[in-house]
Amino acid sequence: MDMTTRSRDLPVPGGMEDMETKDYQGTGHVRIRHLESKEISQEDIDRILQLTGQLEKFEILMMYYDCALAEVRTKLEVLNKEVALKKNRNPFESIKSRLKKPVSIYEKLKHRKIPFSVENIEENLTDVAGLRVICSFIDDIYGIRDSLAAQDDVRIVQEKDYIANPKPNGYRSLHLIIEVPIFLMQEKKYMKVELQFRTIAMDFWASVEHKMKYKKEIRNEARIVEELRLSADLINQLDRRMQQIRDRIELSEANSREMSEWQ
Ligand code: 0O2
Repeated sequence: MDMTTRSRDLPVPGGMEDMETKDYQGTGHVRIRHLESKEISQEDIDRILQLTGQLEKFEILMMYYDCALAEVRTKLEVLNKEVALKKNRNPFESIKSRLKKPVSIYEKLKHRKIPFSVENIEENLTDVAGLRVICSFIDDIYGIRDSLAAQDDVRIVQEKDYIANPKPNGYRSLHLIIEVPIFLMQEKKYMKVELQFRTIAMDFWASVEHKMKYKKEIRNEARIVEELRLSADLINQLDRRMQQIRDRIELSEANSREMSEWQ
């Protein structure tokens, strides 16, 4: 079916008067020009996907990302169990995972001036599937990163170390984009997953800072920004001191084990 004709036949949903579809060279490939100025809703996205015949492809892509999330989560849980057994402590406290919402996907492509299409999502976005791994200690973050990188089916596509090089506002985390295979009925497909590793304290800071970003009017904003930056430095000092305390406890545990073996 000619999608251009179909789109003309269908009533345009509320707030979508700017939508424009084109059938390039009669290939049935339809592009949607991003809506200017208007906020897009989930219903609008569904409508665009339907009009351009991409709804099923989009759902399949999201299912692939969901499978990739499950795959990486399992890898992390295996590492957690192994370290827990060998070192008698868990390298991470919790994992949160999320699939980016269609509206956020649309907005991100729009921000980058890339037409909204299933192909462009897969080619251009690296954070549709995301996992946040919350660790107690900084060295556990690098330990898990190294163990993941050593796995022969994991490809590290990008690493941004905001712990070694914090953002000017004080944000600290280790970000990885990895590719992992998902095994489908007919093929093996590599999918990108974004991983954010941070300590409990860094996560606390990020959640407070995130809240501030979405507030429209804040009194004394400059002061709060500065307070946040100073707090981020304190949190970093605290994280490193906690790690030293843990090392001393572990050392003394090892010493007392050795002593008791000699008695
Ligand atoms: P959401 O809703 O959390 O997903 P890119 O994703 O590469 O296009 P960028 O900014 O270069 O964009 O990527 P980067 O630096 O790796 O950051 C991606 C994500 O890290 C953000 O996702 C946030 O989740 C988190 N993040 C980065 N900087 C900050 C910060 O200063 N404060 C807080 N609280 N979180 C941050 P999104 O897409 O912004 O949103």
